[in-house]
Amino acid sequence: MARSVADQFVETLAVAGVKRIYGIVGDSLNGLTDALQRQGKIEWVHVRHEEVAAFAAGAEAHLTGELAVCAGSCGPGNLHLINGLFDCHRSRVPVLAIAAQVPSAEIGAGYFQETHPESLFKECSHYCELISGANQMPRTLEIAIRQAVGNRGVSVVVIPGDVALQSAADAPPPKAEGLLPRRAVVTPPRDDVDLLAALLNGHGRVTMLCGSGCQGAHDQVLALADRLKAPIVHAFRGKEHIEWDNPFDVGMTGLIGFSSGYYAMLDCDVLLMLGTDFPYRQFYPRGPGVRIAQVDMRPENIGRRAPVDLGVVGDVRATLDALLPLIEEKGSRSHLDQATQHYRKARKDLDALAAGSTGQRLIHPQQIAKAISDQAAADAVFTCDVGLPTVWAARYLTMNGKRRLIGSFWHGSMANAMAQSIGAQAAFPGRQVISLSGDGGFTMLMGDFLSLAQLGLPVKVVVFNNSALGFIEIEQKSSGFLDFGTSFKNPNFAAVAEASGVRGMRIEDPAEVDTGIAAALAHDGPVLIDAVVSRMVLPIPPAITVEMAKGFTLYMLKAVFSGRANDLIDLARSNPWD
Ligand SMILES: Cc1ncc(C[n+]2csc(CCOP(=O)(O)OP(=O)(O)O)c2C)c(N)n1
Ligand SMILES: [Mg+2]
Repeated sequence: MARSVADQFVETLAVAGVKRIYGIVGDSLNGLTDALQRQGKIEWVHVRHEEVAAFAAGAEAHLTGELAVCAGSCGPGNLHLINGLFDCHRSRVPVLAIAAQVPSAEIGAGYFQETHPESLFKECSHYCELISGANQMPRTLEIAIRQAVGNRGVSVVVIPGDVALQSAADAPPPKAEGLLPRRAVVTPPRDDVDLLAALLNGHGRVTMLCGSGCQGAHDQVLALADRLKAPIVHAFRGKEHIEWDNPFDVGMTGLIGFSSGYYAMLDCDVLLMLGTDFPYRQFYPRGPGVRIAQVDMRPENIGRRAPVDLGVVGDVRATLDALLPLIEEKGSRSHLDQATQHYRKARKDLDALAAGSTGQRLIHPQQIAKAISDQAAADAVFTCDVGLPTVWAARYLTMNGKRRLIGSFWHGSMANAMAQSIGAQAAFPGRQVISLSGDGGFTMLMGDFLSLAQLGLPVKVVVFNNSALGFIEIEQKSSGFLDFGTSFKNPNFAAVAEASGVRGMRIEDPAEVDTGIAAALAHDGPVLIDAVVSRMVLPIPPAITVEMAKGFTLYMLKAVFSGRANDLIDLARSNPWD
């Protein structure tokens, strides 16, 4: 049999180090999947929804730093990838999406299932091209791979089923060295480093805000904080890289952060932003006396969230290596001491919320999150759903430099966690993978819960079962709206799990939390923990308490006047401020 474009395609993927492809088959993909089978080097991970395939590939790429691949058949098949691809692209993880297309002769004729992925996926990719004939291969695919890996993000290759079956052009086999560009290390010019040193040496109280750009720079960041006696606030994507073994850490700021991070950032003379594009402008210091300096390898990030006095384009690690010898040790620790004391108090208050007390009726979701963190493996991979599970992950998961944490932190899509856990577990079969899922997020892509059993992936799925779109319910109430459209009538998820061939456990009593989670984590296979938690919790953001108080007052008035006084009694009973 002559070598086909599909054969050439999968050979190129193998050279690029691709180990698996997440997807769902379809006739337009048959040529490719058949070539995969014959080649036998790349695993086909058969999921039930293409959105899950994209999230799973994104998680694999996040954890390994290497190219991961997902695929969908023509029209609706690849269209289903789109939300997951937006997440991958915005999180800057290298993912290649294969979007199969209707027969090439039919393109433009309004054919069955015809869409135009080259325009649909433009916004969520660096590169998105149609392969319309064998003579474009393997070049187009190679460019797509280089774009995804080199620029970190999504590439989409659109290929009609018949083109995949054409005879391959005679091209030399690709070379991995030319296919997988390595990341450049950007060291800023000496003048910029001098200016930064002068700014930091010339002012008193420095606070550092650290994001995902601090990956691999833990020691440099801490050495700088030590010399500057500076508290370290982290953005959520910086948590896994910077929070651990860090006596300068004062937590997060922002809508899901807490007060010590908030005040450390507002009350300083210089804010030093390191590898962060933290988006919420209202949390940056605005006082006329505050200087802001920002180090980022992407010039377009400089100054786009807050007006900076100095922007330095460079890798955090390389920049700090050059900067550290120029930094004079600060004499006073009072700014640092004040911030860390505040942090200890905030931490104590948060931990108190996670203590299950005897006689307490309902489980606080915080208790579940803390117990998971306390009992999880030292190198566990956590994924967390958008919504309240993200708040619990931010506040209660302890990182240690080996644990990893993945969410939908830029795109902010629900239903990410279990989907990402599939990619994490497929890539790391021996590691403990724990999905912190909302009941809304879990049920949104629940079909792929069945994939855990089918694929033999021992993921531990914790469903925070509060019978509500809880995060939005709180947002509605705290902005003065009557809560609307947020309730769920849920099944017993543990029973659903058992019926699906997965061990199901339901935890309803605060006294059972520790033993229940221990049993679940010890189980050799996939588990679902149906954690029935209190619906009424109020994760108060540090900055807008007054606004929230006004919002709640308005909500209460509306509830009384619309005959929903019972809601208030429920709210009072559950004591959301406890
Ligand atoms: C795909 C998608 N739809 C809607 C939203 C808006 N949204 C954000 S959080 C949330 C509620 C999540 O509910 P759940 O998963 O049950 O978590 P909870 O907050 O209740 O713990 C909603 C509707 C979103 N972010 N993404
Ligand atoms: Mg919920």
